[in-house]
Amino acid sequence: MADVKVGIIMGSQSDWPTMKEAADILGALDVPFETRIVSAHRTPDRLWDYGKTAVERGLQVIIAGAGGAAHLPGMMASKTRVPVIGVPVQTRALNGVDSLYSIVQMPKGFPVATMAIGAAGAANAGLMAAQILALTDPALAGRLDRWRADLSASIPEEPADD
Ligand code: RP5
Repeated sequence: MADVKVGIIMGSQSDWPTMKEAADILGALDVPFETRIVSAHRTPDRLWDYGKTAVERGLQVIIAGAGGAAHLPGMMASKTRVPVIGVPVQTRALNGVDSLYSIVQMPKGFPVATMAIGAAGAANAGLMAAQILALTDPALAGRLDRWRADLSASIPEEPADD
């Protein structure tokens, strides 16, 4: 089995329908990844261990999704220099604006690359991770170029009635 390059972590099982978008993209591009539930609040020791071992385990990108008081991406960024891409999960109470604000406003020195709220953000996180890895992986770069060309080709030039 290929070495895992991307860690997809999320604060709760309830984040999985959103974070699966990132997993689906990485799967389509044949990028080895793992998925874990790692909560900043409910399992802080798990968060710490994951961040502490990320470099030695060979992770090259971490995609971290959380909702509400979404501290997971920022705390992970504080624990490892592996780049963290943050996904604000859409919440019921505040529609994900709470998640976005919790993730995006990092203090100088510990960045999180923050995506859009919800499913589109998770899919883009998968693509961003693949693009980072493609800088040093020509085969993946080729697969990404084809993926992007296929998407462009699927967009009609004119709108149609339903
Ligand atoms: C956050 O709280 C999780 O990332 C999730 O988005 C949110 C709600 O979690 P559950 O109560 O559904 O487990 O930590």
